[in-house]
Amino acid sequence: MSPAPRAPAPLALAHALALLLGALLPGAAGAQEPVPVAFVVNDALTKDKVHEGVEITVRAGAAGDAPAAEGQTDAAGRLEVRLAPGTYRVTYEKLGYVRIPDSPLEVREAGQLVTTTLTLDLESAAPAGAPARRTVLVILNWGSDRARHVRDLDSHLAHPTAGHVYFARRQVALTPTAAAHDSSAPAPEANLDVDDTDWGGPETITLHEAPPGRYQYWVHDFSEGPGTIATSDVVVRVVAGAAVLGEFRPPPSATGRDWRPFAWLELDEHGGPSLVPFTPEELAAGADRTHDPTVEDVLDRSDDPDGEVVACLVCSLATALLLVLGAGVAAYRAGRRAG
Ligand SMILES: [Ca+2]
Repeated sequence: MSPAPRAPAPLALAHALALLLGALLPGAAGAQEPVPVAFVVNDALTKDKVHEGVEITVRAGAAGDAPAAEGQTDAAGRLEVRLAPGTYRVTYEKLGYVRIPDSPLEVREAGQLVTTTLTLDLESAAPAGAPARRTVLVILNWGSDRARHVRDLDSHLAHPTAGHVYFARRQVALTPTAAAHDSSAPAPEANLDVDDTDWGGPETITLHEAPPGRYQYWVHDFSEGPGTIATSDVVVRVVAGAAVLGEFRPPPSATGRDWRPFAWLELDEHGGPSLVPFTPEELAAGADRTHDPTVEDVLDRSDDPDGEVVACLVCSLATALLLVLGAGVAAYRAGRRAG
């Protein structure tokens, strides 16, 4: 009734051609084969704490598309899936924690490890009747591959008048403005939870009841290798209340000591946070690779022995030793300033 017996011939020919091409170009044919990828979810405030039962949904296309992979993290905070190399968006969800929607993911290689940090939803976790504290968290994560990723990154946050928070000055009382601060409210402060010095992070700076103004955040490469900020799977997330305000990854140009993911974190007179991006002109001028001079006056000097080193040049035979010790710190500061 139909010429069906001849129809499969072109398909068979195409299949044979594909097999032949596959044999001739094994790399090309295998490039889209799914590879094992592992997700690990840790905690924004507790080093080495992992999260079990996090729902992870991986999509290649639009939000309504069927997931390319999904599942829950196990007791080790880990979920292993197989994904073809390519670009995806990943959503992380756990009751009581701030949902992370559509986090970009580039699957490049077999065995890739994707580390993500969950933040407790402080508003829903507050005891009933207790006044919720307005919080903004800046969470820094980076890779854990000891051969390829930078060992020690530092989070820095500075306000032109209020102060500078970083590893040597982890807690700063912010000066409330009289108009904005109710004396019965919790005291405004900024703090850094830990100084992580051996791969991975997270390092989290939290602003509590911060007064209005512009806050500048930057990542500093303390260890100088291996790798650079640009090549170390760095992710900076800003979380306000129960929402992710922004998620940032460094551009290929972030090979210096400093990188700013955004120009400013701005708090309005009601404490409402927003992120001010760099303009194209500012990025072209390299503004994201150095800190802004407006915070120069508040940068903490207490960890800086430069002055002692200079003094000892004329007063002590121990100068040489101090110079050796001071050189590392001076280099650190030079890097911080110059980017
Ligand atoms: Ca650090």
